[in-house]
Amino acid sequence: MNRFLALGAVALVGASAQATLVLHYGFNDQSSAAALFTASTNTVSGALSTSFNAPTFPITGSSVNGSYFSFTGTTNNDQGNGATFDLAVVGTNGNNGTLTLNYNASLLSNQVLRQATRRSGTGFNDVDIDYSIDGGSSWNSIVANFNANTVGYGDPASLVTLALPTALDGQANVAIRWTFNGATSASANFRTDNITLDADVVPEPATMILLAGAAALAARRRKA
Ligand SMILES: [Ca+2]
Ligand SMILES: [Ca+2]
Repeated sequence: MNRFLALGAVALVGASAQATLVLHYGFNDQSSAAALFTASTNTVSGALSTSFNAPTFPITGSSVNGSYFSFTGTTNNDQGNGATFDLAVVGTNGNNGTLTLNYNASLLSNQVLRQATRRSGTGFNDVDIDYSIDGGSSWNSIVANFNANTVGYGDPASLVTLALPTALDGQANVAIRWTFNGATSASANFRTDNITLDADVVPEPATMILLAGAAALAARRRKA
């Protein structure tokens, strides 16, 4: 009897979480660095407390060696926001530069990261993607030595899908870091657009109470 009750409780918890688009970065507003790195979609707004930081390169906002820039973006994974611009890191001075996304995953599980990617012929052909669960003190590898296609966003290989390690589930101080290497010219670039995070979102306590209330109401209606 107790076992059946326990199984019922587990099934209820499973049903309360559902995969959803949590974050989308379309890099469409290049009016300022802050605008460029603001999420286009944030469905768990306050609780996620995200920060997508500008690359750790010398920043001038123009297409110069060792900076970032926006080229024409892509509709690949655009979540209905259109292609407009993207985010590109440029030039040999950017080698060993990094880009970091910090967020609070305390309500998240089954996290999936996607991004459209491409590079120029002399661009960064060695991109390491790492994660941290202590805000960036220590790092673990997700993907080593990623080499984007040189065809463009139209290449089917452009969209990268990464099931993030379960070690990130429920963690409050998650960071995802991209490290760029392999650029061999001043105009070399690696471009990305439409970085998304999908996850199961555990309802917050207030939502759980509402759900429980709705379930009780439904049960009462069924009895009547
Ligand atoms: Ca875009
Ligand atoms: Ca590497």
